[in-house]
Amino acid sequence: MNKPGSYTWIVVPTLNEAGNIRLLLEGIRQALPDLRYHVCIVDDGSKDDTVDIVRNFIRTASADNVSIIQRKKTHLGSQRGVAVWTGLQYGFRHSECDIFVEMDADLSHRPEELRIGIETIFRLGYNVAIASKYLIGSRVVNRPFGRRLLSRVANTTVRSLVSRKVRDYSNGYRFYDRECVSMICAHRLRYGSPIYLTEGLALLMAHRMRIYEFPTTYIGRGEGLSKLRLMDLAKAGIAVFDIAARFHFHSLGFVRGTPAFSQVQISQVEPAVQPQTHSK
Ligand SMILES: Nc1nc2c(ncn2[C@@H]2O[C@H](COP(=O)(O)OP(=O)(O)OP(=O)(O)O)[C@@H](O)[C@H]2O)c(=O)[nH]1
Ligand SMILES: [Mg+2]
Repeated sequence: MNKPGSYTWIVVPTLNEAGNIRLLLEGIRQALPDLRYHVCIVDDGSKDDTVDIVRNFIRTASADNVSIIQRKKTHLGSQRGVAVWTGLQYGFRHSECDIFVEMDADLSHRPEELRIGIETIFRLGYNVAIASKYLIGSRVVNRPFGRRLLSRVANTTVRSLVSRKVRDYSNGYRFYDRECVSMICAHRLRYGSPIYLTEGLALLMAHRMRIYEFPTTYIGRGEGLSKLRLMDLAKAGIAVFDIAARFHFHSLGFVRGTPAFSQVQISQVEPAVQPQTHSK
């Protein structure tokens, strides 16, 4: 499938994922031995060994296709959304990748499925592919009942308020083409917390991007602690009404401009990502 030009930028947000990150990097390498890709870790000041493990992996595994952006976290609660936005923006500016991926570091998103998402964009021509927990054939394992129920209720609410076209708004295992990323980077997004996933999708649906969902096996977090806080859920509960209103009433819609959180502080990027071209 490695058509000329296929080059994938994989953004992985991390906060204290020392128990998982090396396994993830190895898993990605095993899953894509024949594809051109770059993994961009976006770390928000992990207090454990996450950053050292990534640096070590880059050095010892000669992984010149892995880099780490270290940000200074400026808000309480999960900033997964801003972290992903930063990684997408960086990849958009510094590479000529044509496929962009976001996936979690906690091994909930299986690297074995990367190829399905990449093929969906590259071969089938969809703009967005979502690894969906809510299709026939999907599985959710090792996730407590309460967490599954919460996710179901949240998704049903978002579907009824925003659009029924998408089954899974909350799984951050997604694939975008370059047009989508350019759109995400060019709009004044409001949310940097995980509800960003809904806002980003609403923006893309408002621009009639073609979305495909494929069944996934979602594995509940093994190592490390969830970063999701009650505060994130409360904020999301309010944000979803705002997003739905902007989606349905175009006058309120999605305006171009820099997002509210665009002044993100990048304290370090290493190794410096060399702009790469398709012909390399
Ligand atoms: N850079 C960055 N990454 C974050 C932040 N909060 C969470 N993450 C990462 O985002 C991903 C998802 O976070 P989780 O804590 O697993 O959230 P979740 O998957 O919704 O919740 P669980 O069901 O507990 O796994 C993980 O890779 C985290 O390390 C943050 O503030 N900054
Ligand atoms: Mg998780």
